[in-house]
Amino acid sequence: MTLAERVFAGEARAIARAISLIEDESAAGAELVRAIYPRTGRAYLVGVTGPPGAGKSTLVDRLTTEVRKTGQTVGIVAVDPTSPFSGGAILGDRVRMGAHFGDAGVFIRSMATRGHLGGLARATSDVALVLDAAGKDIVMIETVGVGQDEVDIVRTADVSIVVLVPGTGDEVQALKAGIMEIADIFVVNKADRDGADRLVQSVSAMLSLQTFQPGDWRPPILKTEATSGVGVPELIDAIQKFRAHSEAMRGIRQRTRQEYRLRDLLSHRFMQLVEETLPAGELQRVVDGIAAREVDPYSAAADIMRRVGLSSAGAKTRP
Ligand SMILES: Nc1nc2c(ncn2[C@@H]2O[C@H](COP(=O)(O)OP(=O)(O)OP(=O)(O)O)[C@@H](O)[C@H]2O)c(=O)[nH]1
Ligand SMILES: [Mg+2]
Repeated sequence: MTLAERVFAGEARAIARAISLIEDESAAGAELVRAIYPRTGRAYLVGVTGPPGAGKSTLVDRLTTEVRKTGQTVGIVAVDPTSPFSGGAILGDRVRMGAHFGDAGVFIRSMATRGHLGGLARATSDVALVLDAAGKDIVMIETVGVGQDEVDIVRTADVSIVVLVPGTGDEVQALKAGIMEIADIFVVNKADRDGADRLVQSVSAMLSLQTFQPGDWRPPILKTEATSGVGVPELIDAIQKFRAHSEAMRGIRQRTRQEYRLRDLLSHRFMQLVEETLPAGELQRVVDGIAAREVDPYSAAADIMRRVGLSSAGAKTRP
């Protein structure tokens, strides 16, 4: 059997191998994507984001247990902040997700936030693509909502869940990071703590500033205790309601996701081309020149475009 066929069969080792091949940007990886791509687009992508330590992994773990009860299979991509405090949450995730260890219907991939050849967003969507091809019904993507990259990953999921915790000033942080706007569902986790209702109220107050047309989805605000599972069935319910509500819109989200991916890939390839074309250290010298005000950034960009064989005629040179 070819690697693609083994991925289609949902073989865990083949999935892991496929992910590595694509991550390495090898020719075999590109070949594999070509082979599996026609068989993707089936999985429902659930994005879960929120501040560090909000209980996202615990919640994803609970959701997975619930989904598995229905017989559906699950793929999980957990983007771990390589926190100096925990020494990276990878081990922690393994421990917490241990409940699903040995369950062939669950595949978990932890990824570090740093060290991806082509950037975090691409690495994450590649993993999601493989899991989709492997027939996972639900693919959950957990990211810490702190950087634009992380926010973008979740924004283009089929449903975006924003997890907040009471008593940490997260509301303000989340607003700053722009993650409030991307929520289809708000979850106030650690509802066993003081201040959960207050947080629900402030999110609700924030939502009431927006105008919703009849028929628009108004993001619900749910309280959960991920550690005990309280509120998780209601969250599953909300996801299903959103899914039914947005079925007609799903194509648009998928398209947005694909456009984002294509643009991202093109920028990446272009920079690769630049780095291959210019002599070693040249890009840094150009930067030095800009810093020293010897050349302006627009002229420098136009010059580089010309050197990689792209006339800047088609590009906007106007600031
Ligand atoms: N009291 C309480 N603690 C919780 C709850 N949910 C999670 N926790 C605890 O909060 C801590 C962080 O949980 P995680 O699930 O690792 O949180 P996370 O958002 O995935 O963390 P990072 O991925 O590191 O950002 C753990 O010690 C959990 O046991 C909850 O509902 N109530
Ligand atoms: Mg986590």
